[in-house]
Amino acid sequence: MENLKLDDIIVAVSTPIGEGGIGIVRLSGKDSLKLADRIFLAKDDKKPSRFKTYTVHYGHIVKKGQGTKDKRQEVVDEVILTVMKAPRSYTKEDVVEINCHSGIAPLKKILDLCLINGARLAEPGEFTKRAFLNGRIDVLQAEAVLDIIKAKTELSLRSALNNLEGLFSKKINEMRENLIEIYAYMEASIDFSEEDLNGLRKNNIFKRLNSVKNEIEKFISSSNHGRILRQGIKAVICGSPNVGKSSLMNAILKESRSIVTHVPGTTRDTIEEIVNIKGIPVTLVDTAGITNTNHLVEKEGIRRSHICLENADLVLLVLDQSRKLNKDDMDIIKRIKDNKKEVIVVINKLDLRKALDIKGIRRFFPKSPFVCISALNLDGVDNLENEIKDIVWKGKAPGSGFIGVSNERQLDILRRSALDINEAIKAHKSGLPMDCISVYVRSSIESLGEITGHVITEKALDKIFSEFCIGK
Ligand SMILES: Nc1nc2c(ncn2[C@@H]2O[C@H](COP(=O)(O)OP(=O)(O)OP(=O)(O)O)[C@@H](O)[C@H]2O)c(=O)[nH]1
Ligand SMILES: [Mg+2]
Repeated sequence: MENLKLDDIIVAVSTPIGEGGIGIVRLSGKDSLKLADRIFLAKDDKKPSRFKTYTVHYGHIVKKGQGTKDKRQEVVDEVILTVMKAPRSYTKEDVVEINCHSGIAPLKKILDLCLINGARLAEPGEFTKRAFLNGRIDVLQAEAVLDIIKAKTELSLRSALNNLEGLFSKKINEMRENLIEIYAYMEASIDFSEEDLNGLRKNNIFKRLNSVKNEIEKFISSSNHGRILRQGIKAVICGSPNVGKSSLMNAILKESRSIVTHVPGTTRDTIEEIVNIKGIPVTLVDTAGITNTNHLVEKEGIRRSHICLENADLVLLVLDQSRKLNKDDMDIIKRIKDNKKEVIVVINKLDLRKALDIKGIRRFFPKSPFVCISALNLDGVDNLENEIKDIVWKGKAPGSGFIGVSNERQLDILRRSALDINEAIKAHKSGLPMDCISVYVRSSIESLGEITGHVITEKALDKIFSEFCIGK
C-alpha cells in the first residue's frame, strides 16, 4: 500500500449533476488550500489558506488572467467556501468544499478551473479511500458509507450507521485479538512444556477457539438479514387476468401507478417500483395476467411475467374469491409449485360474494400464508404487509441494533475464517501436533484482518471502492 500516491489534490463534483439549489465541488489534498487561494476571491480579500478550520466564507470563484501582468478576472460563480483542515476532516487531509449554484455549467467550470490549477479528477470513492488509507476509518466502515448512500429504508440506514460507528469492526477486532492470543499460546507451547506455561491450559485454548467459531457462525447465519436490509427483495404479483394484481400494486404503493380496468389483459408489460414494506426495501413487480392467448402483445407480456416469476424472491399469487378456480389459475398454481418459491396466497375481492374453495387451494400450498384482502377497499393490505415481513425475516426481524455482515465480501471472509477454525479443532481432536494446528489459526487471523483492512491487497481495495460514486 506504500506505493499509493496521497500527495496530490483530488477534486470532484460531490452532488448529483443537474439543476438544483446547491452543487458542491470538493477538493482534498495537502495543497488544496493553496489551490483555493488561486481561484477564490473572498469578500474581505483574505486567502483560504489563512482561514480557520471549520469556517465558512462568502466570495466568488474567479478565473484569473494568464501571466503576472494580466490583472483581468472572470467571475465564474458566487459561492460559499468551507475549509476543513487536516487531520480533522473526512479524508484527514486539507479539504475545501465549494458550494456553488447547481447546474451543469457552473459545476463544470469550477471543476475545470480546479483541474487547470493542479488538481486531478478523483476516482470513484477516492475521498473515502483516502479516509481509510490515512487511518480514519477501516474497510468495514468505508463499506458502511456506501451502504448509507444506498440505504432505502430507515432500518437499513440504521444498520449501516451502526457499522459506520465501528460496532461491527469492534466485534471483528475482539475476535481477531482473541485468536492472536490463542495463536501466541500455541506457538509458545511448541517450545515450552505445559508446566512452563503459567497461563492458559490446552483445554481452555480449545474452549476459546470454539467460542470464537460460534461467534463467527452467528454472524454468518444472520448475514441474510444484512443482505435483505441492503439489497431488499423482489416480490412479484402474479395471477390470471382481472384478479386484481394491478389494484393490489396500487394499494401497496398508495398511488395509482398501474392501470386498472375491468378488461382482462389490461397490464401488458411488467411494472416495477421500490416500496418500503415494514422496513424492507421491496421491489414490487406487477405483471401481465397469465393466460393462453394468441394476441401478440399480450403473449409478449406473459413471457415477461414468466421471466419475473423465475427471478422472484417472493411470489404474491392473487386469486379472485368471487369466482371458482379456472384453467389459467390452475396452470399458474402448478408453475409456482414447480418453481419452489416462497409464496403468499392473496385472496382478493373480499367485498364480493365468495365462490372460491379456499380450503381446496390450501392443499396446493400447505406451508404458505393465506391473506384475504379487498384491493379495491384497501381491506387487509396491512395484514398482507405483516405477512411479507414475517416471511422475509422468518419471524426474526432484526431490530435497529442490527450489527453484521452487509455484503458478499465480508461473508466470504467469515466463512473462510470459520472453516480454518474448524480445521484447527479437527486437527486437535485427531491428536495432531500443535504446529499443525496453529497454521489454521494463523490463517483464520489473516482472514479476519482482511475484513477490516488490517491486511488487504490493493486489488481488493480497488474492487471495494469501484462501487462508490465519484465525489464520495
Ligand atoms: N369488487 C372488487 N373489485 C376489484 C378488487 N380488486 C380489483 N377489482 C376490480 O377488478 C378489475 C380488474 O382489476 P385489475 O387490478 O386491473 O386486475 P389485474 O389482475 O391487474 O388485471 P390484468 O392486468 O388484466 O391481468 C377492475 O375492475 C378492478 O376495479 C376488489 O378487491 N374488489
Ligand atoms: Mg393489471
